[in-house]
Amino acid sequence: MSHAAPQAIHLADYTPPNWLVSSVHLTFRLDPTGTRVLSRIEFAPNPDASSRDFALDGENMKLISARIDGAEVTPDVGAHGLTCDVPDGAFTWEAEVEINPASNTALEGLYMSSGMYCTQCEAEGFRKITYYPDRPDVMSVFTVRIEGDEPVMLSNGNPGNSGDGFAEWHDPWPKPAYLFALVAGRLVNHPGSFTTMSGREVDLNIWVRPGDEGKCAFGMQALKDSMRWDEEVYGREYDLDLFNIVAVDDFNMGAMENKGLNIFNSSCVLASPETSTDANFERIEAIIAHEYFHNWTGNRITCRDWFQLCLKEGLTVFRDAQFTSDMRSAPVKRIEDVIVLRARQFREDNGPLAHPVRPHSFVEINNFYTATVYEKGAELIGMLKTLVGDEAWSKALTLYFQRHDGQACTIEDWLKVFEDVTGRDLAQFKRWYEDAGTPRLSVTDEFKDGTYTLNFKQETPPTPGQDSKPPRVIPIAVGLLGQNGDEVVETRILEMNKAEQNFEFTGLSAHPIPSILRGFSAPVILMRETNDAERAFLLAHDTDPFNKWEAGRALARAGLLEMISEGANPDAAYLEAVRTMATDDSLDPAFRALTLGLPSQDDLAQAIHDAGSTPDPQAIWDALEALKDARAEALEDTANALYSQHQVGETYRPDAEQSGARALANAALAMITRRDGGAAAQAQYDSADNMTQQLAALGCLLQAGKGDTAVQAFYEQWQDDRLVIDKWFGLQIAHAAPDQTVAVTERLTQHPDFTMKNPNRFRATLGALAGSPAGFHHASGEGYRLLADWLIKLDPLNPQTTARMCSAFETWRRYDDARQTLIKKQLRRIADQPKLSRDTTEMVGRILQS
Ligand code: B3K
Ligand code: ZN
Repeated sequence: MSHAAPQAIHLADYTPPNWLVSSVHLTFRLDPTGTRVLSRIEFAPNPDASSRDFALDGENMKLISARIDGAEVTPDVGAHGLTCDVPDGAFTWEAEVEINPASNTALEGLYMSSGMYCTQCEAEGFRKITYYPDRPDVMSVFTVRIEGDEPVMLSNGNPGNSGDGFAEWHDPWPKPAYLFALVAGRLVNHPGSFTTMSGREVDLNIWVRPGDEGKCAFGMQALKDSMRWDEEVYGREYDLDLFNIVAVDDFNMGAMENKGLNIFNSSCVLASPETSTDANFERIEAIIAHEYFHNWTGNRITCRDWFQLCLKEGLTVFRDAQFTSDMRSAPVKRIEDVIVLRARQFREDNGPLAHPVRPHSFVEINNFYTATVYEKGAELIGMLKTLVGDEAWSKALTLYFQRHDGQACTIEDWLKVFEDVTGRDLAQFKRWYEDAGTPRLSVTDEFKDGTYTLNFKQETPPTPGQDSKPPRVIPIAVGLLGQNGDEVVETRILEMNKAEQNFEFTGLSAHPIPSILRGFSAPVILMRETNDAERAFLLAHDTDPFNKWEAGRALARAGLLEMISEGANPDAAYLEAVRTMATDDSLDPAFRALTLGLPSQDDLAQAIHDAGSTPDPQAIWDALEALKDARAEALEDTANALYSQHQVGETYRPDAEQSGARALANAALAMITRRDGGAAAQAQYDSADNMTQQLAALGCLLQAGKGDTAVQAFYEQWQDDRLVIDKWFGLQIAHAAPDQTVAVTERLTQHPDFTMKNPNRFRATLGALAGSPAGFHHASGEGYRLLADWLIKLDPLNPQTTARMCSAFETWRRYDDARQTLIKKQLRRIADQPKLSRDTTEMVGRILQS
């Protein structure tokens, strides 16, 4: 590497802040290239701290002047902050700095997006706005004055005075700096209002660029539903007079929960039937809920330090999943979540980037907003709820809100609440937070004299820096079915807490068929030697919808693995089983559509690697294609029937019912297209009046090699809509044949609408390349080369998005020597760039050092 490795920060080194802040006054004099920020901060010594040394974080700004208690001072200023001699007791700090929002392409701190000012401060962006103790355990009351000629100027909290050229804001709730936000620009609002459970009237607004007003109604309803749900389910009431959401086009992630002023990537809030798919609607509803729920789990109770990120993220993901389950279908949501967990978190946990849900160290915290912290973090919450039961869960949450309101907390605080409520020792459970890696749970069974015994063994493979892991407590939900398909033992939670453990079921008249890990009760890999007959039986009879789906998925996977390794023909048992599920009218169409999904290329590659072989990405692609062809042939009549039976005649609604029908019809259309060469897809494309139908048809046409005309027509129709054009970029790459993926991507990066300054467009294009395994891992190594070329170009502009996308390379150890050499070459090329960001340096270093 061309420069010294950046310093890691360790959880074990935490010390409390030397100085606390009681209030902050900020004045912004807006100017695109020279915004002045004036701060007045009241500091008081922290009685819990052992030192009174005074240091403030600060980056990328010019200090104009500083004062302590009114007297000019000359602090010692470095690249990351300043130090200064200060009085022994409380004092007032005043500073004026200049920052340049227009040149801020990293999209962290104060920056410009489509001509408007906006901020992103989590995790450490506030230090690019002014000098401050930028750490979450310093909480304070903020008062903000914005001066400028923008028609709309917003900050956190409640509005104060405003007039010609200024607006004032006051947030009465103490908060860490990462929740600070400011937005100013030419914006229009979609208004709404909400009456809280205690009868307070809250004004709601979704602020957008003129022209987008028509895409706010769905988000507004989702916000109201979230507010009501959090009152009803958790007793949490909103606490300001106003709640603002702003849509911005250039944003590094989905959205941000700033107090009273949520800022959203426009793709996560703007919705209309013509421009958004059913999946977009569901995601938007979930993200609006997620950010709103942070008001309590994140904002009122925040994190002591960034190692505790899962405290707010795991819990809030868990809460938003509960909300979606209540609003839509719980089994469908659970299956969707497990698909994502396996695709993203299991992949992460089984590679060089594996880290505990609460990491022990980091170089750049932005690299730890991961599937492990979020999704596995939410699974831990789910397990905890299963282990203590619903009643104790409710009591513990009430106590958590009561005991810790207004505090910056740790995982220890969280677990203590449960220990106090239940009297249970959660030391072993805590290992889930501390140890990385996905446990392998193997199981054998025995039946003798009316007693059925399940024997479980758990083992967690080594992960970077953690060679051996003690056993964890695993809640295993099990039900037993009789040979006739009746349930003989209803779901029971087996609490495994040893490396190996037996559980007995007595009084049975015959050997039962076990349904293990119902509802996916723990984030583990279940290894059970079983056969097609048992899978088909569970698929037909299991009363647990998750395991019913899982049985079908296991059948498909087993068949595919045989096709790949032995050149076997598509599995007849799978084809029959999938027909039975797809045509079972007693099942929810959304569920049936999920049963028509297949394991992903990445999922199969991991399974082959786990079995000790080397995956061949092209062979995996070929097997999936062969299975889809065989299925389309075997289920030709079924597909035609499903397609016509599930056409939605009514006006478009993005609800669970209609979107389930469309999902099933579109799964059928994909099968039909393999038989009719695209005629039905073309007809659907021509008549579609919503994006779900239009995009599904376009995907089918591309798949059939008949997409040229529609691709052109789609572009002409939607060229003025950035979010729809993102889909257009991504879809062409996702549906290219593997030997064309790189060429199509390369061609699209030359398109006049391609820009790397917009993270959505960059991800739609290069992310689609990385998400197409057979094309990305093409033996030529051109996929790796192309992605590395663009990451090298993006890093100086936007380190956060660059670093995130390096995870495309995290699976390199799975592949053959030739591919490993090609990938390492590209990773080293990235690492050798002069001035590579800290973010990307850390990611590439971790990936290579596995
Ligand atoms: N808390 C933000 C994520 C911030 C990411 C910083 N790199 C969104 C969320 O989880 O709700
Ligand atoms: Zn969150």
